[in-house]
Amino acid sequence: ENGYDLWLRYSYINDSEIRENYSQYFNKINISGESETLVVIKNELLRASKGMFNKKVLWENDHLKAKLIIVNKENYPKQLEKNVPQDWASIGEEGFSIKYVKINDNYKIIIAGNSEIGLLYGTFELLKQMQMQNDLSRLNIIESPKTDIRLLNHWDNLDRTVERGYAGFSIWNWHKLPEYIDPRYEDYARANASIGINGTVLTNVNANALVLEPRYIEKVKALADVFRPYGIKVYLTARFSAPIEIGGLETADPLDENVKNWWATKTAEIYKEIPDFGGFLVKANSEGQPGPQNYGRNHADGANMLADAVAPFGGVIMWRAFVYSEHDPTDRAKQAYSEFVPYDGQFRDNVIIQVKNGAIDFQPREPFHPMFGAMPKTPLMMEFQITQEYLGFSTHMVFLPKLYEEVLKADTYREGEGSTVAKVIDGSLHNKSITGMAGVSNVGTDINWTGHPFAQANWYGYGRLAWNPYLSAEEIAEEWLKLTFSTNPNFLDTMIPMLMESREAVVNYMTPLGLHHLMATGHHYGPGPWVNDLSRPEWNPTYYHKADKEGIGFNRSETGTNAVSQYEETVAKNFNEPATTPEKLLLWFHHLSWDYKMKDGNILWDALALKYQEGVNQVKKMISTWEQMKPYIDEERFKEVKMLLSIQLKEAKWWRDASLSYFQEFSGKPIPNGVPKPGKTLEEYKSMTYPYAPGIRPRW
Ligand code: BDP
Repeated sequence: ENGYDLWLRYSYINDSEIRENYSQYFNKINISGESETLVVIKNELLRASKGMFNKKVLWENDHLKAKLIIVNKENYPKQLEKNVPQDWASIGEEGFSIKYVKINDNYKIIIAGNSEIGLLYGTFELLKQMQMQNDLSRLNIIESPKTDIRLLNHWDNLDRTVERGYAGFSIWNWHKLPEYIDPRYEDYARANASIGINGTVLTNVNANALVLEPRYIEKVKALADVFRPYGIKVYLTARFSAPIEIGGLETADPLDENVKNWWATKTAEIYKEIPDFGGFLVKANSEGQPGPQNYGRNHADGANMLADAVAPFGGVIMWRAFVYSEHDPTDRAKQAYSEFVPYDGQFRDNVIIQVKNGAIDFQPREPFHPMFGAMPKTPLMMEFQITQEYLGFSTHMVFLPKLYEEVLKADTYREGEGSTVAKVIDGSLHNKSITGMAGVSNVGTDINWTGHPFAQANWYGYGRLAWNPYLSAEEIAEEWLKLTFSTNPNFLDTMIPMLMESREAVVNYMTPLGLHHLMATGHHYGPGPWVNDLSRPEWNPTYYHKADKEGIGFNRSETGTNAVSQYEETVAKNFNEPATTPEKLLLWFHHLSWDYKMKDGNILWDALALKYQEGVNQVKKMISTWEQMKPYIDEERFKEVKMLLSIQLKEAKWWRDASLSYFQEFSGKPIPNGVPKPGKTLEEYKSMTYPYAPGIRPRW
C-alpha cells in the first residue's frame, strides 16, 4: 500500500458473512438519469464493488425490485412516498438521507437527496459505512452540511512550487493544462467530495496576477470542468494590483471608476468560461501584498469593490483578516481585530471575512482569535492550516483535528455562556447569511498526497469539521483509522488515544505553556528562540517569548499590551490574571518570574523544563505503540511511519535541548530532575538550523 487511495481504499472484505450481506445491495441498484454527477456515482459504486467484493455491479430498472435505490426528489417513486416518506426540507440542498427499510418483505436501502450532489454525498456515506463494517440494518441517517462554503486553500504557485507545502510540487500541472488532464485531478475531486468539501482555491494567497489572463483562465476552466460533477467550485486568489500589472492601468485604487470597470470586465470574462466560478480570495495589505490601504482606502472599500464585480454572477469575496500593519508593532496579536472590527456592518452581503484560528499564525497552540463573535453584522469564516508549517512539516505525526476541535469549542461569551466559535462559524450565533471554512491544503505530488501517511488524517478531519464543526476529534480519529488502516478493535483502542495525544506532544516539545513563534527563521523548521535580527520586530522569536533575567512570556494583560481587552469581558477577565489563565496559555498572556508558582507547586522554570521532557516522553510512547501495531498494518506504511517517528523523536529532543539551553541563559537555574542536561553548547544548537527546508516562499 502506498497510500494513494487515501480513505477510499475499498479493500476486500474478508469476512464472508459481511461481504455477502453488503454485496447483495450491489446486485440490484436502481439509479436513473445520465447526468455527469450520476456517472460519477455509478463509477464510485463500480470501483467500491470491485474492491470490497471483487464483483461487478448489476443495475435494476425497477425500483420495486431494487435493493439499493439512489434517487432525488424529482424522480422519487410514488409508491415509496407512502412506505418511506422523506422530509425533504430537513435534508437540505446538499444533504441526503439513507434509510434501511422493509417493503413487502424486502429489505432495501434508499439514498435520497434534493440534489444530485446530495446523492453523491449519500453514496460516499454508504460506502464509508461499509468500509467501517457497520451494521447496515441500523441505517437511518439524515445529514446536511452546517456551513455553505467548505474550501481547500492551495498556496500553490504557477511555477508549481507550493508555499509551505511539504508533499512535493503542486498537483496543478499548469504547463500541460488545459489539454492534458492528469488523472489525479479526478481522484482529488473524489477525495474531497467524499468528505463534503465543495470548493477549492487553486492559487496562493500571495497572488500572481497572471492567473487572471485568458491563457490561464482556459486552464482554470479545464479544472473547473473536472470538478463540477463532484460539486466542487473553483476560486482564485485576486492580486489587488492586477489592474496595473496585467491591465495597463496606473492605479488599483478601489474607488477609481476605471479600476472598478476593469474588475467588472475581468470577472465577466471568467464567468463566461466558468459560469459557476466561486469568486475570489484576497490577501491585501499584509506581508507586502498590495491592497486598498496603498490608496488611503480601507478593507471594506477594497472588498466591496470586488464584491460588486462578482455579485451579478453570484460570486463571493473572501477577504482575509491576516494582516499586520507596519505602524503598530507593539502587539501583532491585536492588529487584525483593530483593523476589521470597526468596519462591522460595512461589507457587502457577498463578502465573508476569512479569519485564522488564532491571532498570530497557525501556532501549535493559540487562544481563539478575538474576532470570532466580535463582528455580529459580518460573516466570518474559519481559516485552519492543514499543512504543518509550524508543526514539523510532513515529518512529525500530529493529529490536527484535536487542535481544530479545541478552537471550535472555545467559548467567546459574546452572547452569553455557550457562544462557541463553532456557532460563529455555522452562522447560528448571529444568524449569518453566508458561512464557511477554509483549510490551507497539505496536498502535493507525493504518491500518498500528503507526505506523512498520517497527515492524510488532517485533510480528512478538516473536511469532516467543515461539514459539521460540532464533530469530536475522537470520532474523526476512529473513522479515519478504520478507513485508512484497520477496523480491528485492538488496533483502534490503542491508536485512537495515540492520535488524540499527538498534538499535545508537539505543543510540549516545541512551545509549552503558551509560548509561540519560536521556530527557526524563514522556513520555520526546528527551534530558533534566539533569533532577533530580522528586519521587523514581530518576525523575531525574541519578540514573542521576551525572556530576560526576570522571567518569560508576553504580557498581554491590562498592564501590558492589553490584548485581552479584545475579548468579551468574562473571557478578558480570566485571561487578564495569571491565576485564572489556563496554564496551557499562561505565557501567551503573561510575563512571569522564573520562580512563579504553578498549580502543582513547581516553579515556572522547572515546569517549563518538565513540559519539554513530557513532549519527548510522549513521542517515545508513540514509537513503542506503533511497534505493537505491526500485526495490523501493511509492511510499507508500517516502515514509513516508523522511520518518520524516529526523526520526530530526534527532533523533539533537539527542541527540548536547544530551547532549555537558551532559556537557561536567562533563568540561571539548574535543569530539574527528570530532564537530561543538554548535551551541546548553546552555540552548537544555534548552528544546527537547517540551511534549506522545503516549502519556503521564494520571495523572502
Ligand atoms: C504565514 C506563512 C506565509 C503566508 C502567510 C499567510 O508563513 O507563508 O503567506 O502566513 O497566511 O503563516 O498569508
